[in-house]
Amino acid sequence: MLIGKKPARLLAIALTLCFGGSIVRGASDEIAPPDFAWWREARFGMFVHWGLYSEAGSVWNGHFLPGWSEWMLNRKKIPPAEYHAELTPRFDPVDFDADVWVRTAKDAGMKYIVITTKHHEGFSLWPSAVTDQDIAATKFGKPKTDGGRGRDPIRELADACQRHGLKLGFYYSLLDWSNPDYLPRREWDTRPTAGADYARYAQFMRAQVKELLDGRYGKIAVLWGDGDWEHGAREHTSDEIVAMARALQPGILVNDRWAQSGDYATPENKIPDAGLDRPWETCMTLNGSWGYARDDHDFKSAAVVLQNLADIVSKGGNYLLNIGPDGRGRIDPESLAVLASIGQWMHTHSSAIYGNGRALLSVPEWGRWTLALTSDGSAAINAHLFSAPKSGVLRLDGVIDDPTRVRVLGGEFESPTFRRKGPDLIVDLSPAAIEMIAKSSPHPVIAFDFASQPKILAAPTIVGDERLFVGSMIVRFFPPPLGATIHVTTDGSQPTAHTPAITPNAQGEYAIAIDHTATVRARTSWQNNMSNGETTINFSRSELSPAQTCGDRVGLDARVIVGEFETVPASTTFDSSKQSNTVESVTIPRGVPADRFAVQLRGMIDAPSSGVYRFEIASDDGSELWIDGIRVIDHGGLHGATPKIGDVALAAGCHEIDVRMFESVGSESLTLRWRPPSITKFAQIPEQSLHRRLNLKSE
Ligand code: FHN
Repeated sequence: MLIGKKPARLLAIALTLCFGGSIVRGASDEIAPPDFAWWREARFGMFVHWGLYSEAGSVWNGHFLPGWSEWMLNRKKIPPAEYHAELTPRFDPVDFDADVWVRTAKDAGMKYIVITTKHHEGFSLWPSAVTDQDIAATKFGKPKTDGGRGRDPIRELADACQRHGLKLGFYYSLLDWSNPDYLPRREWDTRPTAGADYARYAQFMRAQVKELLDGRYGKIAVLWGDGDWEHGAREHTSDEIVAMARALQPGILVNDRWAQSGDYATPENKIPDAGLDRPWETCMTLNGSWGYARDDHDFKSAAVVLQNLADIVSKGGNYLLNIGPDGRGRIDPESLAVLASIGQWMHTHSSAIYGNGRALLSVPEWGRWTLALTSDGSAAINAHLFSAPKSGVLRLDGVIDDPTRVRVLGGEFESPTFRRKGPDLIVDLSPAAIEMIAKSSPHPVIAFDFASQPKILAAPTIVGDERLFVGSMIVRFFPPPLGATIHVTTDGSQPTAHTPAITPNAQGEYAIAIDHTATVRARTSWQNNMSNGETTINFSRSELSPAQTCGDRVGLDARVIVGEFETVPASTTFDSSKQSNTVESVTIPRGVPADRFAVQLRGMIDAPSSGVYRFEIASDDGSELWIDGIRVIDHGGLHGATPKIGDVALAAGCHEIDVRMFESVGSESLTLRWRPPSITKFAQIPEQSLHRRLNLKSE
């Protein structure tokens, strides 16, 4: 059932749904990869939470509700019909000026904007053909012929971003407290569930995402999903939505909140201690609420925001800082003041942020290091001084190139000089500089400019991440800085200057061959100075697991058990299964309950050649991959749809495969990919490579 549709809209829905909200691909099925280039350069964006909740400002029946204002419908247990009836007539943001918003972001040094097109409240901020709970229901968005203002804030924002050169992204909530087809209902929501159809809600989502990305709002750089936790990717039809997004908006970035790992991770209101090993973006509120909260005046200072920004960038991440405009479309004065201060600092310090990332230097007690690589080949190491170094000295360990210039970016104190001590650069800070650093807020930055990427005598880096091998293996190192040498041991002892240095082979590679399980330890030296950093990696030599005869029937046998699990059940636990069927690929079989179940898929996998196979399992919740009785991946525990890899040496032919996963509550998903020997990328496992076991017995 669709929400009170007008005839014209019924036709629109019919047209949309007959394509199932999916797209008719062009001749080429080649989908452009996610475009991270602008995103890594940008580092800093504006998150905007704006909807009916902004008009309420977290005030209901005259009482202010502290906390996340955009959650008021749920927290105050307001029947959706009452919520929309009260706020839709009031939402008339006559002071909304998209150019003001975009200029505010741009002046603060932000390079992109992500706006909530629909939050959990179920109000669509653009004129949508598939719902009446959209901007067209408000005076602001109603057509002028109907007495409205005929405005579309998403259109106005898209045009303003285009004018000012900012990228635009759309937040879209999968969770919807108002749509009658969305399940589960909130426990206080007494609306009937009879007739509610989540598959129809998924069609609704596909139709809406298609409206947002079909080009009417131009180039959209990010699809920011949220609220995916109550269903799995299968029920959300996440694969189809994401594929449609990539086809409609080539290069679009899709985050990790479509019940899949997506293109990048989105830690929320926290900064990962060491950064993440995939692209990531911390999103954060400026005060205590995402949406406008009338009485929340607990705003972060510009100094705190900029230390967060430097910390995030030093770990290779992006920062999406949120504002919550009010129901009139105004940005509150406190947010404006903080953003203006941020902009003043960015005006003189942005070279230490844009395009910056990790520097190969250990994290100092006084702040953060970032490394900027510019398009002309020059580089800079930036010292973000949150406090004055206790020793009064800055040490750039192992930086064996001299900087061409040392600058204090904001001119807070006189630019210091440097001296060299072996492979290290030393800067002795004057008392005046130390005093100024201690007083400066936001923090000062000392930039060390280099003609090219500085050679840093850090721990040697080993090329590739293979750790398991058959027969023998070549361990390759990235070439050391010019004039430096690499010292390697394979018996686990620490390399010293007396350890013979490895020399480049005929191909100019710094490499060693190993034919046994070994602990490889490596250090770099330069002019008899050893690097402080060291690399230690264990490599394991394995025999090929022998192959068995393949069955001639494709598919895997699936067993399902129901219950509450926190760890992956043993295979024998599945012997009690009352539900078994077959699946064509590694996936959650149909017919499982929404929550609290475990699945085991067993069969044979046909290895096309002999060698080391890398598998990647992504599951929500825990999972394990067993091959020939070897546990190749242990991805147990309660977690989101994150990937984990494991290697195994297989002889060409068939091998027993056993995939187990469990789902507690919320979203669930299970995917398995492989990377056969000498293949460089993960790929889906062809269905014809999965066979039923000839004489499957319970283990
Ligand atoms: O529930 C939402 C919340 O309202 C807000 O939109 C944040 C922003 O990342 N996301 C969800 C909470 O994780």
